[in-house]
Amino acid sequence: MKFTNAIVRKPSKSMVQGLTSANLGSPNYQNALRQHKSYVAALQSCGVKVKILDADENYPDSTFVEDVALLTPHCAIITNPGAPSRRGEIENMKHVVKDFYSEIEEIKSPGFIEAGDIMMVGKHYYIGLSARTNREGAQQLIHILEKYDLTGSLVKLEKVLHLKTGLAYLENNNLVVCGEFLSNTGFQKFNRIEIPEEESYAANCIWINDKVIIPAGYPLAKQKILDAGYDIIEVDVSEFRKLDGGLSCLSLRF
Ligand code: CIR
Repeated sequence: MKFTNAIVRKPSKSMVQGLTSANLGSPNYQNALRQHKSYVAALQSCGVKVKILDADENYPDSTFVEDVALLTPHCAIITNPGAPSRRGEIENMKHVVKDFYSEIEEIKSPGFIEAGDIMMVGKHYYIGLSARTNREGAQQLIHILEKYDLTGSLVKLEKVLHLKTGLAYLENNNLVVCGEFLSNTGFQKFNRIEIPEEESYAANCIWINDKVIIPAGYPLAKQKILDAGYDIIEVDVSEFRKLDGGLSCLSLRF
């Protein structure tokens, strides 16, 4: 498979009011802007065309665009974030995806989904049931996916914010696994790249066209992904980590 496009949104000054449980202090907006630029450059170096959306001051977490849409090869699905402060982010995204998709679907209340809880493995989509994604939302999503000859299944989360906080699919049956997913029987069939707990933040990495972008500063995780045969690009996203955000959360790739 190949990705040709990505969508990102510049961080807003209001990001300092973003949701977090990280206890790492408030993000520095200027640093975040710099880190975001490097992130965009990394995406571009993987061969995707990046659409950069303007910052939206009304939504402190709006730089985490991944959560508000699922972009499949056949349709765009606008989610319905479980976090009330993020729900309004979908309105603008509905307009943005019109430039790329003619088939646009929507998750509706009382169904909630944040797409950080969705991991694509070929034509199958794993859907995490979390504090942000509920069963009703997941069932709506599976129903939509099936219309397009795609499938979905549920994964119950215990501790992590989103499914992809602890899992990343790197194609070719290779799966980065960390924390609560190490013992999950649903993921035993993959070639597993196990990330030690002290570097769990690096489990949220992204495969783009045979390269893997990982957060800077996680040498054990880096070595394991190198050993699996990937070219690696490291990007410092420490300001976004302060808001529980990882590399995948910062873009939609399709
Ligand atoms: C939030 O709590 O919604 C944001 N501060 C972080 C979202 C991270 N997104 C993701 O893991 N997909």
